[in-house]
Amino acid sequence: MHKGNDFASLKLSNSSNVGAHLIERLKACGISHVFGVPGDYVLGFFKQLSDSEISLITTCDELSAGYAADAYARIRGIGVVCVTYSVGGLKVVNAAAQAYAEKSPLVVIAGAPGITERIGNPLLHHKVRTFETQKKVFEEVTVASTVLDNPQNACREIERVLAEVLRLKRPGYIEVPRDLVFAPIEPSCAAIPDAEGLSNPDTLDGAVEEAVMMINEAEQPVIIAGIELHRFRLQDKLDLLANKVRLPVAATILAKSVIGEYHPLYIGIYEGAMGFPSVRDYVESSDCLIILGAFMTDVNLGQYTANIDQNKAIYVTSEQCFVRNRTYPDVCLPDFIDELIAAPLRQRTPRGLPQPRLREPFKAHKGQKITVKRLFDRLNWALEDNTVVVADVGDALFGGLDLITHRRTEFLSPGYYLSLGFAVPASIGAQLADSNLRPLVLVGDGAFQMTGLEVSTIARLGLNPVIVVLNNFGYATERPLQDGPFNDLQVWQYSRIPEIVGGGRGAVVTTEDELEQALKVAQANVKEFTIIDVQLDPRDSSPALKRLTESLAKKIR
Ligand SMILES: Cc1ncc(C[n+]2csc(CCOP(=O)(O)OP(=O)(O)O)c2C)c(N)n1
Ligand SMILES: [Mg+2]
Repeated sequence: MHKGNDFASLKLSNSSNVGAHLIERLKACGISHVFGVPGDYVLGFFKQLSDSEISLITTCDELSAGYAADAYARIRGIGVVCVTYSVGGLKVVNAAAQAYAEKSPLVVIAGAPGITERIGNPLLHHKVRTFETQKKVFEEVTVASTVLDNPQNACREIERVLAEVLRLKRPGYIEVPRDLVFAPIEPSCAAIPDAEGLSNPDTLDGAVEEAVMMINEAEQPVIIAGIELHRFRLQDKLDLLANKVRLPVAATILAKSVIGEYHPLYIGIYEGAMGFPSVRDYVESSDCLIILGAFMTDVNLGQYTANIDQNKAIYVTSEQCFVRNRTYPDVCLPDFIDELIAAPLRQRTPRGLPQPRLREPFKAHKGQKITVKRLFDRLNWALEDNTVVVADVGDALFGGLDLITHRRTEFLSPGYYLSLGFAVPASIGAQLADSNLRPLVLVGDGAFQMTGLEVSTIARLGLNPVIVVLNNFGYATERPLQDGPFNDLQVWQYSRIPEIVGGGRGAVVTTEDELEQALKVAQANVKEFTIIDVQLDPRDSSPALKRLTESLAKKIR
């Protein structure tokens, strides 16, 4: 049976004080980088961190540090952002909210006024309403939170928060009052028992029995693979199940690349009308949908253009298990998949699978104005085995969905929460989490204007992402919904940003041959980042967005 808590096996140490112990525990969880911005309430802990084996990565802004730590968590399995009280902490709330919504194990550590400083409720700088305000705000977007206000139980509290973050793959909050950072701690830590997260054997058996019957009776079963398969490290099991039974697999938007996109049983992204009609038809005509670890969000369902019959579905996540609309409580996703792999499922010979998508050949036409479609056709050829695509919200994400990544988990995006400005800072976290990866950042001009100045951090750290700014002169995704001057942006010279930040290279692209040239130079330029300003027609959009618009228009007619 699946052991739900991978934290319990970590070794406990005899550290000397609260801050040092926290650092030890983060290291034991696999953390080697922490992202943040300093401030007086957190300076003591920052000093401890910078004297430790953990690298402290300071960014231009706290929200970016949060996004970087979120991306780090998606790749490493846990990430940490560390900031000062309120002015820093409250900026991180949006990143924590995203991590909560998309299940990313992000730990927020915030410095805070000392416990002795709080006596008499003085008006200390950065205080909002009460000394508890910040913690209360974070309670809404975390699965566990604590203030380390008592050295006697600090150890236990740290264990509790980290264990919950790792178990539920959602954020946690640890507040460190500055006068207790160096307080000696009681070495009385006890590892969290590993009991939680195990399935009830009776309901598990019932659910699996019913599911096996459904799959064996079905003509055209298909798996829809969701993001939890990545978060809970179940991708190998998905491969095993699919290969053993020869079950075709589609992925959701948020889970793009959860299965290798060249896998022979992979049929593409199921995204309602936004996806390819052949994938949509295959999934929607299936008589048995095996939906594993997927969130049924509006985005994943192609803005509710998807047509899924719950009566034909087996739907299992870390939180719930339905088979043909019947609920089976206390069934864990890993256990369910293990049991399916072991079950007597009959082998299939899937027929009529959507044709595997191939990269469209690209030959640059000299002087031909670049379009969004041709940009992505060319970007498909820029993907290498070590590329991680980091896509921001907007047409960067929609267009990016049609790229064919080489291996697993090479596509990061806030595909459900959709917070603009994720990609540039996230690329920092992604590359530090795995130094073998080279990010290809896809970012709209609007998103870039929010957090793009983190290229300064990228330059300082000597990282080498290729940043493609889809410059369509405004908030293009919003224009068809409601246009107005509020969707226009100040036009920046993105390619000249390297001059300001003192590193990196820039290029401007308006034609296909300029794109060809710029990408070649960027890929060869492995020593520093490259930013490519791709100037697009403001009315042009990606094929995925066009598919969605066309289908919605047909519905209205
Ligand atoms: C933080 C945040 N603010 C606002 C929005 C609403 N929003 C969604 S798409 C979009 C426009 C994005 O513009 P850009 O990055 O240029 O991409 P484009 O739509 O032009 O492809 C906006 C403002 C959001 N998703 N996130
Ligand atoms: Mg734009």
